[in-house]
Order: sequence, then C-alpha cells, then structure tokens
Amino acid sequence: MSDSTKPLVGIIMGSSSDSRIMKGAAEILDEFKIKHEDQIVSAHRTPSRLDEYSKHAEKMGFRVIIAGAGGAAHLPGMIASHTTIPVIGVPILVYNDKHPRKTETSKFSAFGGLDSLLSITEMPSGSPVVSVGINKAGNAGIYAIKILANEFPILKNKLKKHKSLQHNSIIKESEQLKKEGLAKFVKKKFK
Ligand code: RP5
Repeated sequence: MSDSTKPLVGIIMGSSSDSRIMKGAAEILDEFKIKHEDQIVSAHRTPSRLDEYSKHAEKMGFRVIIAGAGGAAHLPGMIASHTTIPVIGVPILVYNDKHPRKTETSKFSAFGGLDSLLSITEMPSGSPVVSVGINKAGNAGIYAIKILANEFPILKNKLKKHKSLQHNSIIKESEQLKKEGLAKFVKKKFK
C-alpha cells in the first residue's frame, strides 16, 4: 500500500464495553496488514468528540470508519453525518456489563442487539450508514478491506486468497463428515 505508516481505517466504539466485540475488526485488518487507529468516542458521553473525531479522521486520510455501538447506537450515524468518509456500523449486543452493579438481566440489551441494528440502519434519507450483523465486527473489517481494494489492487488478490482458504476449510470439513458419519462428526467436533 502507498504509505504503510499511516492508518487507512479508523475504528471507534461507544465504550470500552464494546472493545471485546470490536477487536474482531482489528484482527482481520491486522491479518491483511492494514494499519488502523482505534479510539473510544461516545456519542452521548463525549458529544463534542463527534465533530473533533470526524475532522481528525479527514485530516488523517482515513478511507473508511468502522463504528460500533450498543443500545441506542447513535455513534455510527452521528459520525456519518459529520463526514463524507464511508462509515460501517457494528451493532453490539453486549451492554453495560462493565458496571459493578450488573445483573444477568442488565448485562445485555433489552432487545438483544436489534435496537442497535435498527438504530444504525434506519438513518433517515441523506445520511446513510451501512451495517453488518449484530456483533459481526469481523465482517466490518472484511468490508472495509473490500472498499480499500478499489484503491490498492494488491488487496484484491489477498481477498481472493482469503476466500479460497474459506472454501478449502469447508471442503476439508465436508470430507471429514462424509468419512466419519454425522453422529461421530458432531460428537468429536462439539464435545
Ligand atoms: C453504548 O452503550 C456503548 O456503545 C455500549 O455498547 C453501551 C454501554 O456502555 P457502557 O455503559 O458499558 O459504557 O453507548
């Protein structure tokens, strides 16, 4: 890539609670050796940072922003409304579990992440945000690489290799299943 010292992707999340999910995006970008900068930007706790971060992202020359948030999940949409950089939203299911008084019922969002998914995808006309599935930060990483591949053709080959590895691993599993039979395969694989 043209300048490997500069991050091409900005990863942001609403809270440290989201970091265990958002690391999925970082892992795939690392695998493809794509530099990213990671920050916490809370749309409701640090609202002034929305504008600041958007300006920072443009100054840094990020090509894509991956933004994860749980609950009302306004971070991806708010960032998208501040910048022309494409934003990929990651709706997050884990909710509030870093708080000391958490209970099993307060740990997860009341709507199982659907609240965040709808909040991200239902941005009003004129300020679009794309979204991956709930907690699918890795997919956001792959999608970001696909966007970058338009500019950096070397990534197209890497993505093709990634696809062929997926293909081969399924073929291998299928051969194992065929050889062992379903009952034995399940017992061994999911013990
Ligand atoms: C959202 O609220 C964050 O994105 C997070 O998913 C959720 C809970 O945050 P904490 O209260 O754990 O910081 O803004």
